[in-house]
Amino acid sequence: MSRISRRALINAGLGVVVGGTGLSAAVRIARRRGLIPPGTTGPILGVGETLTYSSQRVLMATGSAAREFDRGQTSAKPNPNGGPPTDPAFERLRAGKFADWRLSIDGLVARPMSLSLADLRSYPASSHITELACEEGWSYIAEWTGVPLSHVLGLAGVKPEARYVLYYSHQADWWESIDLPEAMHPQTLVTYGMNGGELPVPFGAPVRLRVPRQLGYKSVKHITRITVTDDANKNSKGAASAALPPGFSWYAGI
Ligand SMILES: Nc1nc2c(c(=O)[nH]1)N[C@H]1C(S)=C(S)[C@@H](COP(=O)(O)O)O[C@H]1N2
Ligand SMILES: [Mo]
Repeated sequence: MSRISRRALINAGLGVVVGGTGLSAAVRIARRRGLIPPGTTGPILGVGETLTYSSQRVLMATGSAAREFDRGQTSAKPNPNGGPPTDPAFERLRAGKFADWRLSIDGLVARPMSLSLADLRSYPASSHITELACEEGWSYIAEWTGVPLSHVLGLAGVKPEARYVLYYSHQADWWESIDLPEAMHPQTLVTYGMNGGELPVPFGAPVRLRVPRQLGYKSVKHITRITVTDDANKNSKGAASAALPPGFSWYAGI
């Protein structure tokens, strides 16, 4: 994020609340300061999402984290949502215990990389017990283990002009993006373990991005590619998020 003072952030964020006549001016200020989320489409919906996004970004400056739970609070029967890939290529990878699976890191990085599961497991691991909340209203609590995305990005070397991180699933209709502060947050994990074991296929094996500060759809399963970019809308999919066409918001902070 560029160097903006906390006060400037508060002014831009809260200017939107002051509303009424100052609304369009506030949106203009927010846009100039990079506080308009990339998924914003229409002027009306855009204001609401901008308000949520910019005020959350102000709060984040104080180091907010997703709530963590005790191991005893994990859900006995978590619900996998959306079936796993069933194509022959995925079946082959699965049969080989994902030894041939790779996660590529590309875009605005100094060192593009192609990482195996063994590579990811060799990096410093991190775990958290957090709630995965679907926009449909259900949720479950589980322990997630992986390597912080910040570590992987650090290895690849993020270029100064980078602002967003896009990530794509083996399932072509699933991709998402988050901004750099979310990507660098210590709870954002490139996850390969769940509840003390390997990440089960229905929950995203071999690797899922776990973004516990946002709704479930940002935690994309079976990820194969991470792209660092300065414009989350400019990619082969033509949108910052797969969730946008049905009308979900790009920023899904909870
Ligand atoms: N590849 C992929 N990722 C996905 C989905 C999916 O169907 N495919 N569903 C999303 C939605 S809407 C939610 S709420 C969570 C569900 O996570 P779960 O399957 O662990 O319950 O995964 C998200 N990531
Ligand atoms: Mo969801």
